[in-house]
Amino acid sequence: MKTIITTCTRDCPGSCSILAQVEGNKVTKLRGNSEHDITAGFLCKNTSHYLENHFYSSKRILHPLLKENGQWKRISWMMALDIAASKIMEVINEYDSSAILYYQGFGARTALQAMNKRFFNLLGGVTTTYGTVCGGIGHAALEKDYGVKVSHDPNDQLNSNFIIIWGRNPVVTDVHLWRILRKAKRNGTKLVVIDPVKTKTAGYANFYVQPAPGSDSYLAMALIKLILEKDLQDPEFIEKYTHNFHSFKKILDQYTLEFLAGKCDVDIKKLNELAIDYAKGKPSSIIVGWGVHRYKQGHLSIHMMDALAAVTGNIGVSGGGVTQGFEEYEYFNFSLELNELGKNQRKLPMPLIGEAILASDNPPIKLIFLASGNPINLNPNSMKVKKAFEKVDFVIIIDHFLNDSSDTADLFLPATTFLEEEDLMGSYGHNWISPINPVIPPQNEVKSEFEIFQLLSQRLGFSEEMSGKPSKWLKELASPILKKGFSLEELQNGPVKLVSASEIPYADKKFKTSSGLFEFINNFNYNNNNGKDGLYPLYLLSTSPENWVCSVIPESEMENGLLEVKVHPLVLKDNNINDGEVAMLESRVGVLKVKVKKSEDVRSDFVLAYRGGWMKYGKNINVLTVDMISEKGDGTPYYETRVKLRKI
Ligand SMILES: Nc1nc2c(c(=O)[nH]1)N[C@H]1C(S)=C(S)[C@@H](COP(=O)(O)OP(=O)(O)OC[C@H]3O[C@@H](n4cnc5c(=O)[nH]c(N)nc54)[C@H](O)[C@@H]3O)O[C@H]1N2
Ligand SMILES: Nc1nc2c(c(=O)[nH]1)N[C@H]1C(S)=C(S)[C@@H](COP(=O)(O)OP(=O)(O)OC[C@H]3O[C@@H](n4cnc5c(=O)[nH]c(N)nc54)[C@H](O)[C@@H]3O)O[C@H]1N2
Ligand SMILES: [Mo]
Repeated sequence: MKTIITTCTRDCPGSCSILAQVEGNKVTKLRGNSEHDITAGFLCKNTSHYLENHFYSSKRILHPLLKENGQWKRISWMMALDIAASKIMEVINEYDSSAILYYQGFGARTALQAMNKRFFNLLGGVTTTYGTVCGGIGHAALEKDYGVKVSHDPNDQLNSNFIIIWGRNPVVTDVHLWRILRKAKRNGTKLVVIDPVKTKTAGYANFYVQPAPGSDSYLAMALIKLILEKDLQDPEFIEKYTHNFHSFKKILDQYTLEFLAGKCDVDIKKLNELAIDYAKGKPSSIIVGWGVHRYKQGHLSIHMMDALAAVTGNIGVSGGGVTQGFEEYEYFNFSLELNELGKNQRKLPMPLIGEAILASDNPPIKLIFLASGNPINLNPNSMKVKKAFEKVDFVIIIDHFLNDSSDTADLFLPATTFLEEEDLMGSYGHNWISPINPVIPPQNEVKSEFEIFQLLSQRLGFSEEMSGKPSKWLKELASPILKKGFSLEELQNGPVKLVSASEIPYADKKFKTSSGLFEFINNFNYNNNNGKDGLYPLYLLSTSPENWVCSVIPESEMENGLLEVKVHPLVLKDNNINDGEVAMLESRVGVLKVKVKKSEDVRSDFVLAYRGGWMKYGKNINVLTVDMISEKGDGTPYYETRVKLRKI
């Protein structure tokens, strides 16, 4: 028996360091590495069961497939690569390389994926995407306020007296951050949750606030107003380190407290208590989740949270700050992507990808290359995305499973996992760089994305520029880290922490904004209509599933039953629907048959579902979400979708 270190590459802030136990040629157990201050020796229940649910699943595809007359047929790699290369050449000969769309999802976020982009640039440059279906909205706001987005190390939360977990559900989505928060609570730190859903995290908090969806900017403004009224601000911080405070104050002056409290639907007494505790609790921290990102003007909520921290001087201090996450690619050198060679580059908006493909012209998209993503399932207005993929002549997908997106594909190339490949990765939840090591040889015929693109480059005449072992390219990618004094061997032997917990963002009170100061916003133009849409009165919230990551769900879990949605008793009464009944859920773009579950954890102005259920089993919530792009940050306002419930 031997133990090999690797890293979980799944879409989660954890990027956990894994000790994989191997007996013969079989991986028998995955354990968390205790020599990592975030993984801390344990894994989430998802990854603990990764071997049986995913890695050794009988549904995993282990050889290339070609679709013929609507049926998948096993083919050899030789044939698969020849077909892929000839389809690429056909498109280039008839149009140019920008008629190819390379779509990279978030299923694995590793350094070597830069080689995929290098491949497409060597091909002459293709169409890719801009914007995101994940967290761009908040990032745009943070960059405007501070100049750059930097977060406090998760362990610095232990230095806070008061923590607001705002639109985030770490008990479900980041169990390692939750371990730290639980420890802080045991040490006496007060934990507050602000979330329209009474989540599991809310259940463990000391104080819970349940605002109306999309109303966080009003809520934060109410808190700031109360803090200023009670003279609990930090005048020195405001005076010395911020810009625009007076214009910002004018925005606040336009609204009464009653108006703001009404908009977010939170009791003034509760707001009062929260404002006082946050200001007096200093250092107080705000941990922002993705829930507040998913609105058209989500950036305004984050600006107001930043302002709350600035007014109270909770910036640049240990235990303070507004923390969202980290840039997983920050530490790598991506010049090897050769962007300068890709003359035919073009970008389409990820949040509107269906519409953008359908409208693409001069040249139209003729071939899609999809890696580590399931856009037909997870992008908004799924039926439109599906229609767009079906319209394109040829779709190639690299994945592990036949998911909703591969249903529209013509060629399926089976990929390795983090137990069969060599790579490095950062994390969006902490500051560690971690190795991905081949724990066992690739099963059956699977190949890494890296090898697939190398083999294709041989057929397309630029093999030289793509050749060499992964370590050769990892050295180049990791050069900024190697300059810090680490060797590649060290990086491959085990995870390394790049920034110490004691390093506090903006501790020198210098901000990379044009004024060099923290910037308050001076313009607040909010168009929220509090969810009022005559025909579709309810918001639709669709959050992370507890037992799975995004759409990576074993099919056996989905084969039976309907998607369950949580609905407040008042809404059931209004619609004359009983708990457990089957009903229709309708939006402006789609209809879904659902099973209704009565719940007091949700408010009466929205319906709650989980995201990621598969379309082919009638469980994909994104057939209802409307495709929109956010006002700032090119993000995806999933939760702006309004729905109605209809009795059958
Ligand atoms: N188990 C599991 N873990 C995951 C994932 C998964 O699919 N499963 N996905 C991973 C990914 S891709 C990401 S980006 C992260 C996301 O991590 P989180 O941000 O923790 O999770 P979300 O499910 O996006 O939901 C965030 C919370 O925001 C709340 N919310 C919705 N609207 C509002 C609002 O208007 N105001 C406020 N204050 N709150 C609101 C929702 O009710 C929800 O509880 O998790 C990662 N971790
Ligand atoms: N309604 C609604 N929709 C949402 C959200 C929401 O809150 N509500 N949240 C959004 C968020 S936060 C995100 S991040 C996106 C996620 O959107 P996507 O990234 O498109 O979705 P995933 O399900 O993570 O798809 C990952 C795919 O990658 C595959 N995969 C996993 N590992 C590997 C690998 O090593 N190599 C290869 N080639 N493939 C691999 C998986 O099998 C899976 O099919 O969804 C968004 N969609
Ligand atoms: Mo995400």
